[in-house]
Amino acid sequence: MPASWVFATNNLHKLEEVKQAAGNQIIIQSLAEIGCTEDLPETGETLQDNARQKAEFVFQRFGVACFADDSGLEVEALGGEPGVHSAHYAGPQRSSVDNIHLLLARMEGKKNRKARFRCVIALVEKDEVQLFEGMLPGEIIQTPRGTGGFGYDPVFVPEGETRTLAEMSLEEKNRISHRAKAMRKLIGHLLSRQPSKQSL
Ligand code: ITT
Repeated sequence: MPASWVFATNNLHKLEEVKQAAGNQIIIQSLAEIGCTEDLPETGETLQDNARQKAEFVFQRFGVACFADDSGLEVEALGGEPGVHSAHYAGPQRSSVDNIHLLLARMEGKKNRKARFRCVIALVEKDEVQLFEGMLPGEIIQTPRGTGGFGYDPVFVPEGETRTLAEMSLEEKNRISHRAKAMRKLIGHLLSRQPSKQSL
């Protein structure tokens, strides 16, 4: 029976991606499953600080081993914006439509469309914190395309691809995404500590 960890997120898209990325290697519990209905604090100025803050909040309240993801889109021509502010770029309503609208307005006339998604996962167990990072380079297109995924997916085409992340299936996105890369590192770390069944 694989061991279980709580994934501290209120973003159901992230939860779905992370569960698919984990497959049956580890069991992932949602905040709903442990009865956590509160907003998670994220007042830091970096992805690392926020990921850590969210995971520590749940660990301290519920005493369960858990991990959290803080992620964002970093656009070269905008000096790394929206970055840690990606979720509420266009305001506290945290609307993806508004965020994309503002991003495209700020990108108007910019020749350099290079961007990257970055994800930091913080694992908190027994007062210890460990960080795992993943990145996905690509570029921002002029007009949104696709209905899958979430956030900025409709305007982001990964390097070497022609489709946006929103035009890919969950499995396709998970083969290349920043979050899936960070998840692979996390799972590798968790599994490396468990005694292999074959050696028992
Ligand atoms: P939790 O804090 O509850 O996990 P959240 O959506 O607020 O959920 P973040 O604070 O980490 O998560 O903000 C991440 C934002 O960055 C997210 O809302 C999107 O706008 C953007 N983002 C991150 N990963 C993305 C992805 O895979 N595709 C598209 N946009 C993404």
